[in-house]
Parts: sequence; C-alpha cells; structure tokens
Amino acid sequence: MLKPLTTPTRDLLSLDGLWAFALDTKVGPEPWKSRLDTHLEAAVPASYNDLFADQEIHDHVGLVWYQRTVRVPRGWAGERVVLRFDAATHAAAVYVDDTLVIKHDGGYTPFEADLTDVVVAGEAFRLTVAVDNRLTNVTIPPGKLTVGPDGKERQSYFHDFYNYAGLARSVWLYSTPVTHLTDVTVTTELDGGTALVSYRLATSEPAPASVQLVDESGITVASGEGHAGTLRVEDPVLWRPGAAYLYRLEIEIHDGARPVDVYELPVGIRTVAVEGDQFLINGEPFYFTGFGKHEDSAIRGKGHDNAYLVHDFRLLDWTGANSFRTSHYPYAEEVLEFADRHGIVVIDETAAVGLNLAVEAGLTGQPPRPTFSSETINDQTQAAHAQHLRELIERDKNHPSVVMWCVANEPSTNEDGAREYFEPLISLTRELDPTRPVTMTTVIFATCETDRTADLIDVISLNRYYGWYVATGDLETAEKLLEADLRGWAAKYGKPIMMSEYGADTIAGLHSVTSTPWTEEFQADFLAMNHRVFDRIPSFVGEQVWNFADFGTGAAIHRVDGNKKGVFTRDRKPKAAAFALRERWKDLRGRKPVTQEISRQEISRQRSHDVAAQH
Ligand code: BDP
Repeated sequence: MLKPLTTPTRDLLSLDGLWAFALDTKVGPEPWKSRLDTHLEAAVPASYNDLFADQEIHDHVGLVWYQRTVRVPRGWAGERVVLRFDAATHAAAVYVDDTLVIKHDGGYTPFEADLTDVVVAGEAFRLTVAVDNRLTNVTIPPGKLTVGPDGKERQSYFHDFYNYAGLARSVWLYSTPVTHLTDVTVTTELDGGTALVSYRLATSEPAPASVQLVDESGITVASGEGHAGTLRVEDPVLWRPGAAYLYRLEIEIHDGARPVDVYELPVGIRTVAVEGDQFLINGEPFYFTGFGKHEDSAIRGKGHDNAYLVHDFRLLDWTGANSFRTSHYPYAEEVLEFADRHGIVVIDETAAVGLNLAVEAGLTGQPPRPTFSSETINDQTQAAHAQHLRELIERDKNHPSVVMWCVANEPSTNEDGAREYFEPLISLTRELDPTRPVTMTTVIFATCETDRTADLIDVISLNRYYGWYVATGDLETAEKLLEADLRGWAAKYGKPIMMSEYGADTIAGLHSVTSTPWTEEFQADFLAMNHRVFDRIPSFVGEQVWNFADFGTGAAIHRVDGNKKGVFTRDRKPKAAAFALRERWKDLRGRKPVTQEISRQEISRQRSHDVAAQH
C-alpha cells in the first residue's frame, strides 16, 4: 500500500488533532448516526488509555468511538478521494456520515477506504470510527477474554507490554487522479560495479508508465518505460549501515503525452544475504548492535511522536547502536523512513507476540494449556497471522533499512503443532519477499534440542535472560549456562546466531557496591558477562539489548511501574549501562563489522567521479 504523498497530481490533508471520544458504554446504539454525545476529546495520534486520568477508560475492554468533521477540499472535484488510517489498534469500523466504509483487523498496519462515491468536494462529512482493543485466541497478537464478577469483560494477554489502543498513528484524507499508481515494488542487486534496480508498478487501469532514478544531487542516473523493468546504475553510491544514501524513483503514469499521476519513492541500493554463518550487507559481513525497542512513552502510550522519534535516534547514535528490532509489532512508517535516511538497520517484526501459553502458565501459576490446538492458537489465528504478514510486507518491502523479517516473538516452537503452524507462514514470507532473510526470536524454553522450527529460518535469534530469570544474580553460573546454550545452537545449525534480547530490570538511581540485581551496576555487569560470551562464539552476528527504554506493562507482581530493563528510563535518561554500552560499541568498531560508514565528502567525490565518467 502506497504511503500517501503530496505530488504534482496528489494532495494530502492531515486529520490529526483532537477528535470527540467516548467509551461504547457511554453512548447509545448506532452512535455514528449523529453527533457523538460526549464532552471528551482525544488526541490523534495517541493511545487513549492514559490521556484522561480515568480508571474506567484506562481499563476499558471493548469498543471506543472517535468522531470529527472533515471538509473535503473544494479543489478535489473530479479526483479520487481516499481516507487512510496509518493504524487503529486492534480493529476498526469506519463510518462516513451514516455509511460503513471499511472494517479492518490488526492494530499495526494501515488501511484505507475509497470515498469518491460517498463524499463531495467542498462539503463536510461526519467521520466516526469504532476502535476495538479486544484480543482473543484468533487475533494477532492473541489474548483471552473473561467476564469479571461485575459482568464486565476482562482482558488478559501473553505479552509483556501494556495493551495500548486507539488511533496511535496519523489519519489522512488524500486525493489521487482517477487513473493512478496503486503499487510499486523495487528490489536492488549488485553486479560488480553496477547496480540493477528492478521495479514493478501496478496501476488502477492499463496506462503507459515511465520511471527515472535520480540521485541525491538531482541527476538522473537511469530511466525506463513500462510497468516493469531493470535499471542499470554504474558505480552506484550504496545505502550502507551508518551511511545512508537514497536515490529517488520518479514515477509517471501517462494518458497520451500527459502525465496523469506522479509519485516518488526513496530507493536505497543495497543487498542483504545470509551465507554460511554470516549476515551480509552489500556482500560484507555485518554485526548488529542495538536494541529491541517499543513504541512507548508516558501519556501518549504508543502514539507516534516525531520528537521522540528524533530523540530516540539521537540516543541510538550516542550509544553507537547501528540497528534495532521493531519488537513486538510493526512501527509507524515514519520510523522506517527515518531509519532509511539515517542508515540505521531494522529487523522488522510482526505483531505475533505471545503465541506461547507456557508463558501464560508461568505468569498465572495455572497448569499449561497447549499453545497450538483448536481452542487456542489455531487455523484461524494462522490465517490472521498470514494476513498480517501480507500487510506488513506490502507496507515495508521498499525500505532499504529493513534487512530481515521477524515472523514472531518467542512462540512456543518446542511444542507439538509449532512446525505445522509456522512452516506455511515462513514460506509465505519468502514468497512475498524473496530478497530478505527471515528469523523468529526463540524463547528460553526452546533449546537447540527441543526447538522444531530453527531449520526453517536464516538467522537464529535468541532471547536469553541468564543471570536474570535463570540463575538470578549469579553471573558466574549464568555465564556457563549461556555459553553452553549458544555453543549448542552454533554446533547444531551452522547458521548466524544473534542475541535478540538480553537484559535485567534496573531501577534508575539504585546503586550497590556488591553485585545486586535491580541496581545500575548489576545491569552493566550483566551486559558485560553476556558480551564476554558473545565474543567467544565465532558465528555470532549481533547483540540487541532488551530494552532501549523502560516501558509500560499490564499489572503484574513482577512489574513495578512497568518493565525496567531499559538502558534509558521511560523519559530517556541514561542508566549506567548506557555508558557501558557506549564504550563497548565504540570499542567494537575496530573489531567487528558494525558500520560501513563513509563520509559525505567521500560520497560526493564518488558522485562527481561518476558524473564525469558519464559525460
Ligand atoms: C521476553 C519478551 C519481552 C519481555 C521480556 C522481559 O520477549 O517482550 O518484555 O522477556 O521479560 O520474554 O523483560
């Protein structure tokens, strides 16, 4: 699905701002048919849960209603008018005046409705959205609904972050010409000193198309005709970790000699591959440093915020991180675009977190239920997971920063049914995108002996908490257990291995001269122990600490004001571990391939050389 843009043939109107807001329990039937009877207003984008200082809203399970008036710009007569939600968590039904225009399931991917036949340029309409936060065994992520003694629904879920909901990303109204581009796919390969940039366009109806690839200084380096083709770029400037470079693909759809639709897409020329036990970017080994993150901040919950975006990326840079994983759901598109522009490498994860009922048993003390069965994670869940993968890959396929898909976080891959569940989904991922490696993060219960899916994936990504959940506080024992665990995987599979999560809860400001869990010193010691082990495993290709920052969770006796494994606090203040990591990742620059940085001067020297060669 194309990101909406303003171009010479397309206009874009942001619908962000304050919307009328009400819980379903406070409004009458069919609330979309009139003005929402409420005095509450919710910020969009933001999760609604923490906006109102109101327990009932914070804990609400079920539908909420958002409403606002929208005037279609008067200049849009004769154009196609589209309403787009960047996300609605976790399901939505959208009404324009009295008409239902679209429903969507899945809380982290965009959806849109063509309003051309239901709105009029220059006139206003009432836009009402029902957003549902409920999670069941057949949603991604899954959850469980029960009914409390008061007759109200209660939501539980098997993932460790708060079930923030609402319109946490932007909402847009945009116009396109009637004949328009509907999709573009770009892939890049290298053939010696030449880049092969293949493109495939889809249009609303058959129409001639042309493309031009333009470099950062505005020079056209290649052009093509038709809906598909391969452009050759001699001596390309590559998109590299630590040194982003983006060409621009300018696309024109024609009607006779006239361009009827114009669109543009940033293109980073780079390759990714797994060969033996190495992860290669541009044919060179790459070592991931960085974090698993969350979209999380006080008050906004998961609401996208450009100030946090800029600041978080500056902190990534400050610590020397070259990458992050979008744990545990696809992030806002603005985040990936920013990573594209700033040379940060991304592992793009689905919202399939908590497909693991052993975790539920651990949290509730109840006997474990089988994860994969007709009553739990079943064919319908798998279908929702497949649809989610389609939407994710369709949205993110063109981002050079995205180097790998992560199909799920910590699923119960040691249980019966895991292989039957995941094999088709991993094949689907490869079919949808044959260019990127695929991984899943492995839960501690799945050992190299008991796991049933690791042969299906390209990179073994392990979430391990030795010294925290296992051998708590005993870093000597932890070091032995961790090393044995990693060596087992390395010997059995011969694939690249990375640590996709390792971390220890830490209260900022808590100190001790002895190694004591929860102190800042312990967190730094814990990470150092992990790093000693990683450095002893030759097939190790990366370390992503859990977590970048402290984050909000549901109520649990082991969570005091959320999860405290952040290297930064929730308001992004460094703990001691941040300084330790900064030292470690600076030191790694000489020892591991953590960057392919080249200077801007080098890039412009290379470009002027290429331009001279072309003339
Ligand atoms: C891992 C999960 C992650 C949790 C983390 C933790 O992947 O979502 O937040 O543990 O317990 O199992 O901190």
